[in-house]
Amino acid sequence: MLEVTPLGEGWTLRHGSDRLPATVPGCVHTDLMAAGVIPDPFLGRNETEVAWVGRRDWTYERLLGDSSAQEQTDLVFDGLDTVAEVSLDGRPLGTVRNMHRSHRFDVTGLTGRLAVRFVSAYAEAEAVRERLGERPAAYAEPYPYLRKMACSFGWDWGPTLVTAGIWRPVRLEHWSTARIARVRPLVTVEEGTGVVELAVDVERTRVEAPLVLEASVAGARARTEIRGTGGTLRLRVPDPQLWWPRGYGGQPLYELQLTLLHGDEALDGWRRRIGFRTVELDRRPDAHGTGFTLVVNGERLFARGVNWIPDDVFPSRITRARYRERLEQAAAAGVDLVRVWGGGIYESEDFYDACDALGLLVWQDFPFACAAYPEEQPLRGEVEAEARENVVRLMPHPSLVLWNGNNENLWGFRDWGWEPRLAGESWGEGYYLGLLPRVVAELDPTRPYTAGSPWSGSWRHHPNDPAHGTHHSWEVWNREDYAGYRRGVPRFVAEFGWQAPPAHATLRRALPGEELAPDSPGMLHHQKADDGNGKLERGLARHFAVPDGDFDRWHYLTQLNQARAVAAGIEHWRSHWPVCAGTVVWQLNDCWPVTSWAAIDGDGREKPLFHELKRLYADRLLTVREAADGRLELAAVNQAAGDWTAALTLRRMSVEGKVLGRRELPLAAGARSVGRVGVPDGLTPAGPEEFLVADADGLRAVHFPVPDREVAYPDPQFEVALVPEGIRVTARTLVRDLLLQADRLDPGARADRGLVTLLPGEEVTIGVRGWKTPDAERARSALYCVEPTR
Ligand code: BMA
Repeated sequence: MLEVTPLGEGWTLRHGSDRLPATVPGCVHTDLMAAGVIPDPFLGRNETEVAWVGRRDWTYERLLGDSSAQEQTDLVFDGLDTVAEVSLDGRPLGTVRNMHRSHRFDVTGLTGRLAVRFVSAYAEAEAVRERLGERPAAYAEPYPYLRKMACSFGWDWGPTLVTAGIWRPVRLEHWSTARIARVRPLVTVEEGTGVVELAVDVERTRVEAPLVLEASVAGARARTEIRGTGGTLRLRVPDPQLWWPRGYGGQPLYELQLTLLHGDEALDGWRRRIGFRTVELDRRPDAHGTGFTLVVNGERLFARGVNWIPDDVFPSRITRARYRERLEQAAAAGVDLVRVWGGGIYESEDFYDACDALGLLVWQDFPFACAAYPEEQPLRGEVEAEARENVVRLMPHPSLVLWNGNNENLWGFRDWGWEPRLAGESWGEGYYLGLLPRVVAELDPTRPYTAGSPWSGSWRHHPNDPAHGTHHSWEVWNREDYAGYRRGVPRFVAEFGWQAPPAHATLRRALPGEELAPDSPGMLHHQKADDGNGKLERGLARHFAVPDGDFDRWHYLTQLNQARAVAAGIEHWRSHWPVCAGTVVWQLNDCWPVTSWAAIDGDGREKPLFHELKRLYADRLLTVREAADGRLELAAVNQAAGDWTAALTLRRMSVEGKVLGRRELPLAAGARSVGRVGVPDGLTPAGPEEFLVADADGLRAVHFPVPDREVAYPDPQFEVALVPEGIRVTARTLVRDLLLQADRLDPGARADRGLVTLLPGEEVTIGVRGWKTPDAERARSALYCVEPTR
């Protein structure tokens, strides 16, 4: 039987003449931090101070013994970051240059000092750039010339911290006769029967030994003899329970087991938890253009998505528990699709295991983002090898439903001036429209592939054409007001978003001692977007008076504005289902403490947007919109399996709380569809002193006819009381977008809800966890709401 010796212990990192203890998996930065050689680059402006680390070469070492009696011993690295020579007692075992691959070396009978000598990623990337010629890119760093997580080199939300290290587990594998080298489970459902086809490759020390493969799943068994280096098994599971995205059904998983035998002896085994489901991507042309609708088990879905970036710029630090926590947060926000963005990585098993269990659909980008990528060697071979490895590695996961060739590179070629600059040089098209779809079709034909995001499906339409395929909506954040989201109905919005600063406690931790201001040195350092603060301020000024010298109010209002902006997009687009079949918010998470588009900040704290997503992504959503004739109407979005009928109450109200008009109307929305109710004459609010309130089934939509800046809000008045769950707030006036910033009460405290608008006399209970010394007056000081413009 194959035996494993983990090699996580006993490593050192050479630093000058010192040998520092090293953590494996890990990276140079975290080892240097642990040894006190560098400060935490997440704090203050330390990032700049540690820039030298990425420019150096680094060597990891440990002793290797091999006392195994087996015929072969392999040294297996699940991941090396990135360019390294692996040697034993000075004898080279091999060189590597791809963070996205694993590596295996035959070390049978060898012992001695194992060394992994990393060359600076910059040195390699710059040498390749020199040789292949510079290509256009969104950032000046050399990420397209090396197969390494692109955002390691910095992004418009991330620090430049260019890592090196043994970033995934390493071990020895001792085996005899044969081992399982690769398993490709093709899992489908055919007329109610679960079908598993297992294509298995073996590696042998003994060419002639007769081998047997045995597999089982859900009581079904299969067995085959193999003479060569591979075999195929088929299993049929009658009437399996189907795996569904969350909200549509359960997530039953079945244990799939495979054993490799030689006579009676089990040589090797493999097991995964799989799920039975089908997936298609409907991209047929229709009256509106070209659709982009995911269909799971025959059910057409509006995808309630978020974009995922590496959860830590040092990805070796992300534990299974942290993946689980972050993805549970996504699920709690009502999300059912997570897009793993192409400037990051193929995530670890822990990520996809959590998605399988939580019913989160995964859209996986191949790691290419915002640049022209050369297609010459040594890159081409690396790209093919990593694609082959990762398509096979991830294919057991039912959550994975879509492969995507790249982020914004087809768009960049056409729109960002790359085409003329490239003058015929390779730029990645051969990957996205050639190599990658061929690899997916060959190895995993059960899953759809799309060439890019955004992508219209062919060069006949502009890559970011909203009427065809996927669309990224960035003009609105960059240049316009968020009302701009309401302009059209894209078929699938794969990226759009709005910035806001992180939670107050996160800023306090990241910027110790700083007197916080929107433009204080640390705040500016932790804002990486081009003119980011300018866009924040201008976006805010369209709705609110920008507070001068009051950081706390600025912080509240920019966070509120982020939630309002994303709400404007999602409410509009969801109300246009099925023409629009998905929204993927940029972005769920952060990789360090920063002002960014994220809903959950770099310390894992939830911004108001996070709570707003719970409302926006719930099965039922009530929203007020302008109909084609310019009149107001209620749209009732019903993504549930049953019809939705309810009594809708419409109230035209004054800001002082007087009811100026009221009607009860029946509301009806069929299963997975959108119902509409026109706002009757006489109920349409007008001017700065009126607004509309729509209530149905405990859901509420409010609509103000003028921007907040112009609304004649009263001075907000409310009472605060402590209750066992947290606090209760009772409004004496209209209280608009009340927010408890629980982290101000205690850095460990969390509120269970975000923004809430109360009419005079209404009350809300805000649950608070992790608040050690509850106190009503302190709670009041952490409560914010919209105030009248003075
Ligand atoms: C898109 C993304 C990212 C970027 C984001 C915000 O371009 O694909 O590259 O971080 O917008 O600018």
